[in-house]
Amino acid sequence: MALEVKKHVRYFEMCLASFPSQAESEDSNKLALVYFCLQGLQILRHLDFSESDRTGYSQYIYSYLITMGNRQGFRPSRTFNIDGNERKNDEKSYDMPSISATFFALVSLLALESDYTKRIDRQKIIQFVNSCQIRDGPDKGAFRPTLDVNGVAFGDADMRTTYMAVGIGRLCNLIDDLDVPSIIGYVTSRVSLSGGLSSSPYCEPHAGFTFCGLATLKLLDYDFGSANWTSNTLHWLVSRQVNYSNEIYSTLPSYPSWNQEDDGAFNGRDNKFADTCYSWWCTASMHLMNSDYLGLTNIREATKFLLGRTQNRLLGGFGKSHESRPDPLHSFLALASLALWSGADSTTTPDYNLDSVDDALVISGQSVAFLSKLWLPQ
Ligand code: GRG
Repeated sequence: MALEVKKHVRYFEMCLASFPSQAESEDSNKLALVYFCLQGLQILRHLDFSESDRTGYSQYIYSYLITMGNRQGFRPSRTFNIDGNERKNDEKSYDMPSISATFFALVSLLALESDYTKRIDRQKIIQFVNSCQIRDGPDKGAFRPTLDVNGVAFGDADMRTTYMAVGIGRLCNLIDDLDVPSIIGYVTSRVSLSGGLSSSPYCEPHAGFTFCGLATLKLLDYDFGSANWTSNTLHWLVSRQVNYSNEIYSTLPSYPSWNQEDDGAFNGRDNKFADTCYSWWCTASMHLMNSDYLGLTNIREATKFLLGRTQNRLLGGFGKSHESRPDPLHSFLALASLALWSGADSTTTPDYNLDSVDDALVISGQSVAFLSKLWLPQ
C-alpha cells in the first residue's frame, strides 16, 4: 500500500500557510499545530524551507516568548498581549506562558534548526516550569499548566503537563534542576491495577496518559527493566489492538464499540472505538519500555489501517477514523507511527524512507541530531 508522500507534504505546507476559519477556536493551540506540521515534514524528509523561510517561522515562534522577572516561557496565544509590548517586571497580566506552549515552541524551533539557546534564558524557563509544580498533597510531583495573575501555579495538573514539563527540562538540558524523585513518585503512583496509567488516583487508565507517563520516566532515565509493574502495562497495551477475527466478537453481536473498520487499529481504553492517534500512543508506549515489545503487535494490520483507511489519498494527511477529514495531529502521529514501525519487522513493514522518530520527545532523527549539537561544548 502506498504512502502518499507528496500529498502529505502539500497538506502540512497548506496547514502552515493557512487554516480554515473553523480552526479559529484552536488559536491557543497554534504552536501545537505548528509542531505537528514541521515535525511531520521532517519525518517525511521534506522540510525544504529556504533560509529566509526558516528565519521567518522562527521569528514568529519567538514572538510568543514572555519574560517575567526571573521566569520565562512561551504564551499559548498572542491574543492577550494586547499592546504587543514587553512585560514590565512587576506588572500583573493575563498574558501568561504555559507549559504546553513552551514545549511545542522548543520542538518546533528544533525542526527549524534555530539555535534557541541564544534566544531563551534556560534557567528562567526552568524557574517557570518549577513554579508550576505541585509540592504537596495527592498530586505531589505533577505540574499545573500555567500561572495565575499573581504568579501562582494554576489549572488542573495532569500527566500531559507533567510529560511536557519534563520534556522542557530535556530540551533545556536542565533535567537535574527538576525535582526528579517527586515526578517519578507521581507517575508510578498512577499505574492502575489493569496496568494502564491514569492522571488521577482511581481513574480510568488511558493510552494517551500511559504514553505521557512512560515517556516522562524515560526522559528521567528510569530503569524499566527493574520495575515490577511493567508486565501488566505491556499486557494492557497489547490488548489495545482491535482484532475482530477474535472469536469473542462474533458471540457479541450487539457490542456497542464494534466497527469492522477498526480492525487492526488501536483504541485508547477498554470498550472504545479505535483511532489513528492510538497507533502512536500505544506502540510508542511499548517501545519506550523495550523496543522488542513492538514484536507483540500485528504491525501489518496496524499499517493497513493507517494507509488503507485513515490516509486521505485526495487531500493528503490522515484523519482520526476512516470517515474523518485529515487534521495535523492525526497526520503527524500516523507518520510518527509508521516511522517507529519501520525496521521493527522488515518482513511486514515496507520501507517508506521516513526519518527515524524519538519515542520520548516525539521529534525526528534530524531534530535529535540538532538538539545534541546544541549542548556540545562550544
Ligand atoms: C508530544 C504528540 C505530543 C503531544 C504532547 C498533549 C500530549 C503531549 C499528549 C496527549 C495525550 C492524550 C491523548 C491524553 C488522553 C486525554 C483523554 C482522556 C482523552 C479522551 O478522549 P476521548 O474520550 O477518546 O474523546 P476515547 O478514544 O477514549 O473515546
